[in-house]
Amino acid sequence: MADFLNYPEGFLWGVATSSYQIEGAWNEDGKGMSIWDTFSHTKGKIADGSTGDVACDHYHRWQEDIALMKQMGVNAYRLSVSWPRVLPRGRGTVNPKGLDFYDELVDGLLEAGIAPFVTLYHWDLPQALQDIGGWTSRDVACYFADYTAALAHRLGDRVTHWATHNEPWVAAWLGYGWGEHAPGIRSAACALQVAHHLLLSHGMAVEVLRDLSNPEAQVGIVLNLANVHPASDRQEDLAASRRAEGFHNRWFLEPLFAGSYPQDMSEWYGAQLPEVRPGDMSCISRRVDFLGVNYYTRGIVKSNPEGGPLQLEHVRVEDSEHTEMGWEVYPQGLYELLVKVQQDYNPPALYVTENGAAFADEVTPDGKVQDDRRIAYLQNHLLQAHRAAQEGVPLKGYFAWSLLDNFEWAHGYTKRFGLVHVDFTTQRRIVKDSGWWYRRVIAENGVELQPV
Ligand code: IFM
Repeated sequence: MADFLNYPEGFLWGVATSSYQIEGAWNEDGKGMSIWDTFSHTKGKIADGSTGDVACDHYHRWQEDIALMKQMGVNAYRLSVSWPRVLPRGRGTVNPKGLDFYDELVDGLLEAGIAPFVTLYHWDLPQALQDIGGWTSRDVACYFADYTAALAHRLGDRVTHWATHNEPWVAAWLGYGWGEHAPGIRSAACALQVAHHLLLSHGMAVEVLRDLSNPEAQVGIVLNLANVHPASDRQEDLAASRRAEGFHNRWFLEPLFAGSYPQDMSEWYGAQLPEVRPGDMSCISRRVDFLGVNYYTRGIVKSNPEGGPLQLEHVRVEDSEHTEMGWEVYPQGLYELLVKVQQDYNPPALYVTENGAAFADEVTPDGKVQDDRRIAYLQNHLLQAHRAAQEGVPLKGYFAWSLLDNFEWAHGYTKRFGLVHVDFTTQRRIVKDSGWWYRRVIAENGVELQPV
């Protein structure tokens, strides 16, 4: 008999996805354009020249996808809503068919015994709002609150968990700072203003959800937090590591949990600091019920005066295993991060809202996908998450990224993260070995001690 480390009763075992990455149906049933439609249709932006026009065709195949989740035994599904599907121009008139889609999806999940964990914004901003400045415009934060209200009115009686944003760091820096994501803008000052407006809109949405949603509903935000290690004990490397941590983590965690931006980073950013109006910080720091943490890898940094605005560089550990994304596999980092966040910010509850790995999976002639490396990755991370929970971290759930192979942003379809393999030509789904393995974990409510 295998030995299992068990998780607490009521633990959420889920899988996660996002609208643009899986839905497809980019111009159907009244949906408006998103910045990702525009960006992916722009030549040279996506590695394989692909778009999310069809993606996993989940918009038409959601019942099949719920059946897959049911087969795996998950009790929660983290999905995101496409804002332009619900409000084609971002504000104003609601698209009834867009709302109907999410309404039916939520009902379908509940019928299958799966709790919907809904993220309001996973990067697909309505293009019409980008045309008035996107997240650099403060007005967009107000429109986000209105969009939240439209969803809460319709779904608030059934949705138990709401996350306002997914990875605002990515939306701000990859989208507006470095131009690698939609809308493709390259300006540090813009990125910082965008980060502020994303946080502000989070606070506004929390208030809306508290007013309009089921009082039992849990409301929070999802951050991609970096587990940063200094390359050495040298003072310069320690300082570089603190800067990297300020850039990725503290710039978001401190306003959310302490109501201010970190002083050291404010000094570092200097003239690029965003406009902050009176009342903004108390809005941003409204009480949340949970913090969602997305974790994939660690970062090792060393000081380098030539190394870009943060004057640091990332060090690659050649001896470690790396995924197809080039990310080091470092499960202990999940434990370190959860414990640190708990010690420093004490959120009422924590979820691992994303964790997973891209590998070059292949379908065998007998129609299987033997993804042992993904199983090992997930198992070792789950052991580390359990260790953190044992030490008092209030961990309430874990979501594997991702249910399906999908559109991996600027990488297109070249990186496969799914527990379910998708043939993007036929849309045929195959549960990978990791999906069957996850079913066993969920059934045991625990993870096997022996590495697989
Ligand atoms: O696919 C993304 C997801 O959209 C956000 N978090 C990281 C994942 C893997 O890169």
